[in-house]
Amino acid sequence: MVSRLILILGDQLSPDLSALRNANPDNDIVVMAEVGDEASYVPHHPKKIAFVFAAMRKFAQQLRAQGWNVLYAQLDDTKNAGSIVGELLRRAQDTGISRVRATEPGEWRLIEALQQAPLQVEILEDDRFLASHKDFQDWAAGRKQLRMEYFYREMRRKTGLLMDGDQPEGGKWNYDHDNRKPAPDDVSYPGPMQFTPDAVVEDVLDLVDARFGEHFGTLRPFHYATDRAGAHRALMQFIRNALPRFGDFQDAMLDQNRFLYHAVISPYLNAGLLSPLEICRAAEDAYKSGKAPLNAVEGFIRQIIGWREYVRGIYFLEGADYASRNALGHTRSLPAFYWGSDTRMRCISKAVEQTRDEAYAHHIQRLMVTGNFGLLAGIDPHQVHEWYLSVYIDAYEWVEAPNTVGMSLFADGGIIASKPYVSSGAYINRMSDYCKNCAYSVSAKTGEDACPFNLLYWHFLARHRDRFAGNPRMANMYRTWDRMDETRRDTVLRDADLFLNKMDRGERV
Ligand code: FAD
Ligand code: DLZ
Ligand code: SF4
Repeated sequence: MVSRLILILGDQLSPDLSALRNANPDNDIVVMAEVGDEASYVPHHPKKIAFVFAAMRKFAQQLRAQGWNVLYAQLDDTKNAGSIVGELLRRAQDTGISRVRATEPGEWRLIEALQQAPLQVEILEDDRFLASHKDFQDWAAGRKQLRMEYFYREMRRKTGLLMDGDQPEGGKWNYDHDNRKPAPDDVSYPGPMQFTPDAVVEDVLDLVDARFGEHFGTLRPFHYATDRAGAHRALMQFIRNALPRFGDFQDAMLDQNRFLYHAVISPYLNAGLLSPLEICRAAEDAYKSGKAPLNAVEGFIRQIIGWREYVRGIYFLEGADYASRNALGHTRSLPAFYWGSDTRMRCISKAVEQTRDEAYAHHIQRLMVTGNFGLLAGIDPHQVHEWYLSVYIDAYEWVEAPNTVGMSLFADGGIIASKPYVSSGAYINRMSDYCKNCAYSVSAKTGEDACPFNLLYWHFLARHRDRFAGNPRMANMYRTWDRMDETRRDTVLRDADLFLNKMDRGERV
């Protein structure tokens, strides 16, 4: 039988990975490599690098225990070639095996690198998702609009999750109407399960500290799980203690609480330590046994079999240029406060602070605080995209780019979002308690103290009037703007420009 090198990447840590399933431990050799290129093609958060390396090391140990021959390169191995393809070439030379089998990487950059490698590389589909590329293409074919909601219903039918025969459980597909309550006064859930670093993790932390200590982000304390068993415990703690309130407060934000009732399972899910179906089945069981209400469980399952699968479908359907799109022609440089410089905007400073400390922010912080600001201020989407890809522990391009470039920045021209997710300070004030502690006034609409989101909201709408005024879902916004007294409109735009100029000069805003 011909031997092969079986490549396993840092986000492919699943025992039933297609490349492994189709391999033979008796004569195939697994190749895994911690490489400088993957850790620094964007300056990944040190916690993210540590998580990936530690989880890779533990997965390699498990494979060895199952009888696999694993050639594993640590970052500080003297012969480490520094890139995935470089490592494959080195291993091919050492073993005399030039046939490689890989599961498709989650980023066009790496797919192309593998395709161009001077080796015989066979790329298998990544079937850890519910929808294959073909399933998504078939669903998308002939549709004018690719709306998540309809795709999601297909996934419900396909999986049988929350289905009563061919009808949705409870009679409705979507219970968002019951969700999205404003921030609660207090939160009974203490947050995700924390794990004390073991010897493997400690070694990795030292390595990452020495090599990537200058990247944005705090490395220690490090509390993420780094193997499947830990990830599963973290999942079950969420299901038991937070899922029942997940729906109610899904969109809320609190100055003094970083996680509210969120699962914080995306790092584990995206690295392959958990599977989407097992997570959803566990949530469904909680509903069936009366431990969590339908609105929470449906909302949670929708994020995973709906949004997560849908954004992946869009990323691969749209092609390799997706992350470079800039439909609104935005060119402003990313302000330094995204990298932790001081800002008077409390919502931004708290979202960035927790991003720095945890490599995590929840969806509404990403969408309606840092994302919303990027869109309103006209920041170059590619710079924003690289920021999100760098700073979040769960960020891989297949999931990050459609969320950032598409959902958040409208830079794909409206494939994912039917209208831009823009809001003034009023939304943030309704959903959080940030504004109470902010140097700006959320109720002020003009002047130096006016909340910048208030100024930039109108600035954005005025700048892009030609594109959006005809969108029926935005007609109300333009009607409100047009009803405003002309002098007031001029003042708003002037104050917004003053703010943007100050920000562009690098002054504290
Ligand atoms: P929960 O709120 O508890 O949700 C449960 C799960 O649903 C998540 O773990 C995740 O797997 C899935 N999910 C929820 N929303 C989405 C979504 N929009 N797209 C895909 N999956 C979703 N998610 C990533 O996994 N990686 C990213 O790089 C990423 N970048 C984002 C960038 C922007 C600008 C925005 C607006 C969102 C981004 N998201 C990303 C989606 C979402 O913010 C995260 O999945 C979520 O915050 C992860 O935290 P959680 O596990 O506590 O999620
Ligand atoms: C994110 C990441 C990092 C930081 N380091 C590695 C690495 O050293 N070796 C590896 O195989 N994978 C790593 N990864 C994950 C890859 O970047 C990921 O597989 C691609 O971006 C495709 O999703
Ligand atoms: Fe953010 Fe504006 Fe509220 Fe300040 S007032 S926290 S800038 S929304």
